[in-house]
Amino acid sequence: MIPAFRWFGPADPIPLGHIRQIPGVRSVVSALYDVPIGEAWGRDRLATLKAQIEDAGLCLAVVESIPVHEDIKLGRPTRDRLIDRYCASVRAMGDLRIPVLCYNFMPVFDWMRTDLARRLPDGSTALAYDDRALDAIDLSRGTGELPGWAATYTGSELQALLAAYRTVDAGRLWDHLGYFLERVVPAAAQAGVRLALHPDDPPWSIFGLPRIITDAAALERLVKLVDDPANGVTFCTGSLGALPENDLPAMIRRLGRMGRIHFAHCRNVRVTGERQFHETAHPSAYGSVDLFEVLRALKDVAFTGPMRPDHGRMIWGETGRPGYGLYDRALGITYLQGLWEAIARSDA
Ligand code: DNO
Repeated sequence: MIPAFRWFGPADPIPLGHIRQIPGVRSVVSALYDVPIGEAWGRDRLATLKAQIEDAGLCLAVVESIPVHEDIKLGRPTRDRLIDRYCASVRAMGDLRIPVLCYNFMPVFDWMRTDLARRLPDGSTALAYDDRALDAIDLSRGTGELPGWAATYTGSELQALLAAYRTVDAGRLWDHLGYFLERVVPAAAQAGVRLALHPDDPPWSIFGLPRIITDAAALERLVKLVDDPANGVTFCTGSLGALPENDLPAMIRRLGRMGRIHFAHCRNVRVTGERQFHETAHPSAYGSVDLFEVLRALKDVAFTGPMRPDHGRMIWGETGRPGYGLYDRALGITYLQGLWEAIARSDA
């Protein structure tokens, strides 16, 4: 396991120098945030990001994410050209020996919450989700109204996109994912890059849009779509853990033995009702995810990839990007390393 930490590039209020001071962390997860979706990432731009991270005494271990253009998910004719560009970005990663790419295949929206600052009993705040609150969100004014979303789409753009998805059900979305992977996996394998698909967060349909990467059956179907070691997953305990029926350690054992877990996002959530949860501090006692059992399963399958703490709470008066403050995530990765050390040493 390689402890890693997400950094949102030069615009991140958290400097690389602070990340360098977190015990055990030398690996950074980052991306080029200003390349428009659908354009190929230039090798030089990526080389500059990598050099900047290395100048701080760290290394760029994972790209999270290269977003997948909606036309690819919708299966539109323009997808071939867009997939070619995606492959070019993957090759740029390979040239620079950046080994893992985390990406997702969620229609229109990435992760979704209905409250970015739910107050917990200890006075900290955390991200929360409630399906009933989601129902109350009015999308007619675009994404500007959504918690955590900048105005990515205007009202009419969003309505057009949602209308286009009316003909794309889960079955067709799987077909489009297969089409994408049949082309991108060979390019990644050749470039020495491992693809790590992030599960849908939350792992169910929202706003009537299909979401398919939600459970054990889906993750296994995904890795078999193109049966190549380069076609793997990001095992995100917070996303998958929002569905109580997901047996996370069992899923890790199966996928891990297949050699398809290329990246781990470890965090905790407390499930408080049907399609309702809030995020918590990382330790097992605070939420519904047993991180001890999760890490033990990862240890059992000899997981050697990068692992990052995921969303943290806002604590000690910190302000910043929701879920991505420094303090609670630093506590999180320290806890995860403590669990890992204890498991490894007691095994030995
Ligand atoms: C949220 C993240 C996700 C993740 C993407 C990967 O904080 O875990 O936004 O980066 O889904 O493509």
